[in-house]
Amino acid sequence: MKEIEIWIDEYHKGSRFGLNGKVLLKKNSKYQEILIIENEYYGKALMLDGCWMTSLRDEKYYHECLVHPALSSLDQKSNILIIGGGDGGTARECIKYSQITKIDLVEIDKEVIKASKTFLQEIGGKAWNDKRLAIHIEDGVKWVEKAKDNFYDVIFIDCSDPSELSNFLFTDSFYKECKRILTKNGILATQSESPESFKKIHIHILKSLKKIFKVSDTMYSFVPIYPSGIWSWTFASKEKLDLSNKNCKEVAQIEKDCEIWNLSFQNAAFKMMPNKIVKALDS
Ligand code: SPD
Repeated sequence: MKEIEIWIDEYHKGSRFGLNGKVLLKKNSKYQEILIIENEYYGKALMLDGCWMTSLRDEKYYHECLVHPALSSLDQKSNILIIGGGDGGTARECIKYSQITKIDLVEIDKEVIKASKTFLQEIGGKAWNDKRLAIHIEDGVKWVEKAKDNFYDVIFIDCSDPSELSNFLFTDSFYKECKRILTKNGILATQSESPESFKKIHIHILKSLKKIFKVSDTMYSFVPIYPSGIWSWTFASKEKLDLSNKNCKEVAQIEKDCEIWNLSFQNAAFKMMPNKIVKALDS
C-alpha cells in the first residue's frame, strides 16, 4: 500500500509555505506541537507549532550562517552558550572549533531534542556525542539570568519566531542580560528573522542590539523553507566586532567542510541589507 502523503503548510499573513510528504511524527509536548515530515526534495523537516524550523536539505543555510561569522572571527573561544537549538545543528557547527572547551545547549523542550535525535540524526551529527556538549533542559531566559558575568565567549540565540513561548528572547532586558554574561570581546549571534516576512520584528531586533551593544552588524541570506525565503543573522559585541576572520587557523578547513558558508559568501552577505531596512534603521 502506498504511504499517505499530505501537505503541511506554515500559514503566514495570508500566504502558506508548504511541504508535501509522509508525516513521521506528530505529537504535543508540554510546550508545543512537534511535527516531522519527509519530503521528496527537502528530506525530513521539523515544524514546531506550525512554523518550519529546519529541513535536512536547507538547514546548512541557517546553521552555518549563525555560527561561522562569530566563531571564525574570535581569537578566544572557550565557553559557548546556545539558547534553543534543540535540533543540534548549531552545536554541530560549533564542535568544528578545537579551541572550544564547553558548549552549554539550553533547550526548554526535551521532546524537540528527542525527536531530533530520533528522526533528524544527521543535523546534530557528531555533536550529540561530543564530550564538550552539555545539554540543559531549561528555560534559556532563566539560564542567562543565573549565569556569571563575563563568562561566555559566544552566545547563540537559535530560537523560534516570536510566540508566547519565545517572546522574551526578543526583549531589551534579555539582550542586556546576554551582554552582562559575555566576555569583553564576546559575540552575541542571533537569528534575526526576515526583513520581508517578519519586517517589524527584524527592525526591532536590529534597533535593540544597536542600542544595547557598542557594535552590531547583520548578514542576509536564504533559508528556502522559511516564509519568503530571505533570512538574517545579527552579531553584536560590547567592545569590538571584527568579523574578518584574519587570525583563525581553522578557517580554511572549515570553509572546505561547509556547504554554504565561506569567506566571500559572508563578505557579500554583510552587504545585503535591503534599502527599506537601511531607511527604517535611519528613521
Ligand atoms: N521561521 C523559523 C525561524 C526559526 C529559527 N530557528 C530555527 C532552528 C534551527 N536550529
